[in-house]
Amino acid sequence: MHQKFKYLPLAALILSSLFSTANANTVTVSGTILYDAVRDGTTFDRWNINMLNAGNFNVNVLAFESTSNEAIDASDINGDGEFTYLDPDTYFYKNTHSALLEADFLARCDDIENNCNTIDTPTIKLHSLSEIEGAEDGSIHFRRDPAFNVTLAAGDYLYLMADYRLSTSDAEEGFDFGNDFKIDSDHADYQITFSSNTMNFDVSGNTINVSAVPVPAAVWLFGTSILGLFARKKLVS
Ligand SMILES: [Ca+2]
Ligand SMILES: [Ca+2]
Ligand SMILES: [Ca+2]
Repeated sequence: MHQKFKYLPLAALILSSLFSTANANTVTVSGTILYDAVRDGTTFDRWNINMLNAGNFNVNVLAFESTSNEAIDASDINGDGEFTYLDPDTYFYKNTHSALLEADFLARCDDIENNCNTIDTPTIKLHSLSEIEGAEDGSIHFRRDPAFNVTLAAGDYLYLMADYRLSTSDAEEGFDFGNDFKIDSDHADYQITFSSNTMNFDVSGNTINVSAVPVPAAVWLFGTSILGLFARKKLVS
């Protein structure tokens, strides 16, 4: 074996063990948005995201159960025996634990790379994931379901799940007035998967406590010694 490749199998082993750690830090939650004919509009859901530590994670939404805007192309992707058509429109707000105000709006992500602006502030960094990454949870429409990477400072946030589209004034009102689903229905289901290499998710009702996973000292020591080995090889060659 060429000297350069001698330590590759070992490096691959370390990497795969790190990835299996990453897979453990995944949670999936689900919910249903309702159409209310009397009030003429749709509900939206509030998920409390409490960052016990600052950190970074992916959000991947699965909802729209057709490859087109027509029911003829429907597919039961959440396996519940029916087709529903939520076009998710999602928002981050600061959670002040009082009435939701437009002033506390932080970011919006409607679709993959569409109505999902890259944000880079000390409080929140957000960028869309690719279509391929967004489809890892089973999403089938090229555009409807958002998927993104987000970094949040420690603190309490709200993640709103609505049907396209929720205005900031309707968010303040607590109801999405004048809205209905793209394909008529009295309800539509969604699923959200949170995943991270470095953060842990603890779900209780509609609250998700997000905390940093302590990196085992042993992994660091092992990794450092391997890096040292590579460095020495480089010096020798
Ligand atoms: Ca379904
Ligand atoms: Ca998705
Ligand atoms: Ca959408």
